[in-house]
Amino acid sequence: RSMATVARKSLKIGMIPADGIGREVLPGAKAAIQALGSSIPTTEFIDLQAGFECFQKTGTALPDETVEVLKNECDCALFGAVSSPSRKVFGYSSPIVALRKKMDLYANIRPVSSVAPIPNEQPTIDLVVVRENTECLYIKEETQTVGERGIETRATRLITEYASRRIGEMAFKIALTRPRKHVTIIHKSNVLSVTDGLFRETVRGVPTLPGMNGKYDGVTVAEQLVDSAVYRLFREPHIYDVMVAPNLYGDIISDAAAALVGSLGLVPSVNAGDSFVMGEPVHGSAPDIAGKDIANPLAAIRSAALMLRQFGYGNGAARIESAVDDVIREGRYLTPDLGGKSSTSEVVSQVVKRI
Ligand code: GGG
Repeated sequence: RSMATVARKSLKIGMIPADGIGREVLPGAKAAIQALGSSIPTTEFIDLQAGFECFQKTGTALPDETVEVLKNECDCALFGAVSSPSRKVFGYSSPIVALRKKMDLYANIRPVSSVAPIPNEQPTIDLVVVRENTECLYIKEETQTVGERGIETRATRLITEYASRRIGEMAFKIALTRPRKHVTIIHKSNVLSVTDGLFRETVRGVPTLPGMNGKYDGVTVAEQLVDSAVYRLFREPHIYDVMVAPNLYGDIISDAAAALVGSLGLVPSVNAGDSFVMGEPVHGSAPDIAGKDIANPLAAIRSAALMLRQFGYGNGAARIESAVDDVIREGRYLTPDLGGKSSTSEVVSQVVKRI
């Protein structure tokens, strides 16, 4: 779906590298966009702060200024990666979770597809995870009390009809653009019959909502318990086309799906709302390899392409994507996660050369 309703003279892109390898892969995404030259409007990149290191330096993980500039000055954005500490750090809260909510980027769209080694061979995996981005356990309402059995912790899981409906509609819209036009609803409503039950029924009901007028008649719908979906994802990934899931399941499924195509370093995403998009590689900040110039930049570069496509610059997006596919297919310039010896910067320059 395209947000380009008006011809633009320029495109202002907020750049939020955040932590770890986010800082190493985002310049690659910028270079790929710049390589498109005059085929897209003049681009202006605005550097913005967020992340755990930002929190350590300034006391806040998501400065108000970052959100204000995104809302008031930018057309879209690219986010790198953050990996919040697993322990509770007083005053710290995940900036990416907050950003998605503050910008109402309610859908995280994560296409996972394999690149065939032989030109023209059909990709064996081609699916897209449509992850609800604002609710579920990610509302982060957690409590800790002391009861008869010692420390007791609880987390609230929010699933609303409103959010389930709009993510469902997004999934159906995406399905319409794809050859197979098939949606699988992921849930666990045999156990969580109230929350996941609402998600499942609401998404299922999207095609029959008032005003749909048979728009989604051509889309087939299936549903699957999340545990069995993970099993089938590994056994027979080709059965999936569009997988729509609540926030946590969507997060887990898309990382699992990334294993099927060779590396988490290849899988892009775009956080989409009705009036803003933010590209973001699915991977985290990978502190173990940060600073070594070996992080795979392809997920970030593909995320830039997704962002451009969402904006209506489909040709530019396709040029970037096909350059990335060529680099993967050729197999000469790959980072270590794909079994290669190339550096991040070397892979970026090979992609740029092919755009
Ligand atoms: N680019 C995706 C990313 O940063 N993933 C790691 C993640 O989801 N982290 C959540 C957090 O650290 O708050």
